[in-house]
Amino acid sequence: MNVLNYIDGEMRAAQAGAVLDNVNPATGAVYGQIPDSDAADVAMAYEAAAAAFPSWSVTPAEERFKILNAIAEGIDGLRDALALAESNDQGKPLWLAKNEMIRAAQNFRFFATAAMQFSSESHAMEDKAINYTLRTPLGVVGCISPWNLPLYLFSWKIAPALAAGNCVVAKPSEFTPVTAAMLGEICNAAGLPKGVLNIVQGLGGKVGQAIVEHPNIKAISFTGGTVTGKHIVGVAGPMFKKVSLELGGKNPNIIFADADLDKAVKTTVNSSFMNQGEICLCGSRVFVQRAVYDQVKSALVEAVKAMKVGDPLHAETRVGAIVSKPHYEKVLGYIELAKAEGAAVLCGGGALYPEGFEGGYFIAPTILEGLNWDARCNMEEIFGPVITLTPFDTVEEVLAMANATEYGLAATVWTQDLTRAHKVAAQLQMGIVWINCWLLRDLRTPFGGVKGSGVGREGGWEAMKFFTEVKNVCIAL
Ligand code: TXE
Repeated sequence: MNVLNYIDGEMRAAQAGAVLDNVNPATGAVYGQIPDSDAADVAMAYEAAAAAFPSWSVTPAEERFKILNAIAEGIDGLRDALALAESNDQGKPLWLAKNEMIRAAQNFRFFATAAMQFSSESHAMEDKAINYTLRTPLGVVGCISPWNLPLYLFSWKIAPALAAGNCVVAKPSEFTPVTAAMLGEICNAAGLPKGVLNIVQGLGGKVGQAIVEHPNIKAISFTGGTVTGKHIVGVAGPMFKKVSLELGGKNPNIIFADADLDKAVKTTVNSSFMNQGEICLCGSRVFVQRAVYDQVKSALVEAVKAMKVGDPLHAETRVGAIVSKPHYEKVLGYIELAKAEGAAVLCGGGALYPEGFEGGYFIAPTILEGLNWDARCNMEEIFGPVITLTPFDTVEEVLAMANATEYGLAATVWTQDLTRAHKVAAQLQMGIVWINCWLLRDLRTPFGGVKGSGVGREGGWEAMKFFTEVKNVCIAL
């Protein structure tokens, strides 16, 4: 399936005419082309967005609500087609893609209502003065998203930016371009005025770089790798752009001996291997209290060995293909490194070649044990179907290991002891802590990480605040 850029409400090829191949990771075959856009296409997208801004920024909230809601309905209406496109593009199981399309629609619906609810604050100074806060859209903003949850994360950025009255130049990952292009058509059908959203396809180093460098794009909302995030800050910082970064994670999943172990194991299988482990929130370091270590280990290994790996379109598939050849090689490289670091492979441990999909990028879900807590495979983000198992004795010991990486995105804690749950949650250096659950999301809550996992928070008012400029007006009484 070939895709085009969506600029000023129209589908366009890159101005220079260049294209990139798009590969289906389940087969390894090229199945379409995307524009290999460059700075000239970003400039064109910016001009369209800047022209649309004066009108969109003063469009009544109720009208923005209606349009964003119509986009949500458009996504719902095309759910099956979008999910199939996402599965072919990304390698994820089709059933999972269908769930993610529900969330993509929810993102638009949620921020449609935010447009109606967002309001200013006021601070009275007794009888001296009253302050009120004006919040205005920033102008044209840039949204750059990754390949793991393509439309889900793209919409998570675009919806609040539009709800707050901004116009957007957006770039999906070059590895997963198709549903973003389909979103352009959905926006036209929903009556989004032309130029309000522009989607430029192509490489990060060309299109992403041009968005970040553009002197008049006021803010960058980015989700992706920590190395890229660092680079973006280096470019955008001296330009005093607002930047929101959601980066990688090396998330601890801590199972205490008093936990509901059946539930903990069942959820751990998901939190470790959902979407082939390619979710920034996946728990990749599983710490198990020694008294139940052997029991949890054998239950986990048994459950993971039973997972069906292969054809993403098959209803029973639990683990699909890795998104791209370079990423597949990176993950396999880490498995080899773990072996060299002394890990014992409890299951998986290498590539798989499912029948009919021999050219695809499949990796067997892998559980490793016996690594030092500070081995590279326990410290660096692998972002694939690979977890490490480590025993612990005390709360202090597991907290020290959990907090030892450069990342600080999310943690999961399993215990029935309420006091311990609260204390551990408070001491984990993470932006998000789940107790006795994983990936339970209320879209109003702040979402993001600390340390190398990013800067800023998304979700609810956090996103609306990020995408607005604030001015305090003080009136003497
Ligand atoms: O991501 P990139 P990559 C982690 C994961 C993965 C690693 C690298 O560990 O192995 O990052 O993945 C665009 N200016 N995560 O290299 O490149 C790019 O085109 C502006 C975690 O594939 O960061 C894409 O649209 N943009 C993560 C987006 O950045 C640039 C999800 C993200 O891709 C750019 C993905 C530049 N100079 C990977 N260079 C998460 N937090 O969920 C690239 N891009």
